[in-house]
Amino acid sequence: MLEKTWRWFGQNDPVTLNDLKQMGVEGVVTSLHHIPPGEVWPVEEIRRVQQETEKHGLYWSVVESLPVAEGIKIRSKDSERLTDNYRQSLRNLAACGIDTVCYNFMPVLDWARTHLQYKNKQGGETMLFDFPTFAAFDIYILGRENAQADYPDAMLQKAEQLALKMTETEKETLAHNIIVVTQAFIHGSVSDGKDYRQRFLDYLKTYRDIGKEQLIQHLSLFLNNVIPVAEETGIRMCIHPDDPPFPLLGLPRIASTVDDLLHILAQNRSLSNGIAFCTGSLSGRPDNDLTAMAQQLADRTHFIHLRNTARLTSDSFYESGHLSGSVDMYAVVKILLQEQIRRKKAGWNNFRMPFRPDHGIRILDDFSRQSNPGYPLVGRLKGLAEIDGLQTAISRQLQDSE
Ligand code: DNO
Repeated sequence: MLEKTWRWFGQNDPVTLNDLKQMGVEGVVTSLHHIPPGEVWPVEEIRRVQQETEKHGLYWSVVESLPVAEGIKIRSKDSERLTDNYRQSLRNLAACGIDTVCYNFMPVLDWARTHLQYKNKQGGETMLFDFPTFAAFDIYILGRENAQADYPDAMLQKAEQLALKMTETEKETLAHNIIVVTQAFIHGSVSDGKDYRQRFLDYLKTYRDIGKEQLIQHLSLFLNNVIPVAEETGIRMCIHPDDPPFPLLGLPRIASTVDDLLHILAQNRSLSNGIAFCTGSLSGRPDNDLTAMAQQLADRTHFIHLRNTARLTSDSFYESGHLSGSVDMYAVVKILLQEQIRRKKAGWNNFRMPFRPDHGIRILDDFSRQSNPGYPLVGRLKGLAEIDGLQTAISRQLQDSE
């Protein structure tokens, strides 16, 4: 069975470790959120959090994320020191027995949504990515130089109309959500403050001369520095795909399709160079066939995010819960369970395959609780229960047909 995990944001998370235990969670997914990207994670700090989870009968299953500093992605003068620090953090994690590390290589923004409170038909609140709204933000609110050139005419027209209708407050909310609110609780590159838009624009400029090929080269250099340490210490590195899986703000994207991900895996053939298979992120583009992708990537998938999306229009998608949406969750979960059986038969000692219900729809008591965007308690718990039911049935079928 896939291991049931849950993203926990540490002491300030309104969902406590006690709650996790009651919900039947087995492993905790967390990060040292207070340490800025690029700094070494000291053993004592890792142990402190680890012991906290153990006090509640849980354990620290996956690091999400050990963030890759921007300096590594753009190969700044500092990138060697930053990479050395990353390697040291991996050694320290391994010394504490933690073996699964998620990261991403998305420039500047970790993920992007335009609407954080989109009401679905049942009255729940979910998140939406609407490309014309994003274009309006880019062109009319942020005012990025030559932004127009990145959008087709039809989208430009829609963006203009949207921008004309938006009030100043709506514009401010949109910019603040994209740049700060959705990023800050993870490891945002721009913190809040008066000039946050300008600082964001300055960050975007650091990628002015970095195209797709160049960014892949930077990732490849990073992997070849880091994977040997991961391999030697038994750590499985898992790259999280781009969310959404297409270029934004003129920035290069390199982990959006099956070809991208296979290319990344080919940069270093070690099993330690793996994938965090995120069905929600990858389903944000209609030409990604998630069932086929699960099949092609299963043997290097070490961490799994399960959730679903559905299209609202041809230019937008929303988070549609866990089972229903464009992803055939039955097929994906079955492939992953079959992969686990394969690993057991092949004699792998570590056939643990942690998944977490990624994001959730705000429902019921979620409306009277504080939560980070995408991380309400009840909506996620529903997802956890649904996927666990699904995997229980599939794995029973697989056993019966053995
Ligand atoms: C958002 C998440 C991302 C993801 C990181 C992994 O909710 O999907 O923040 O955890 O990109 O590095």
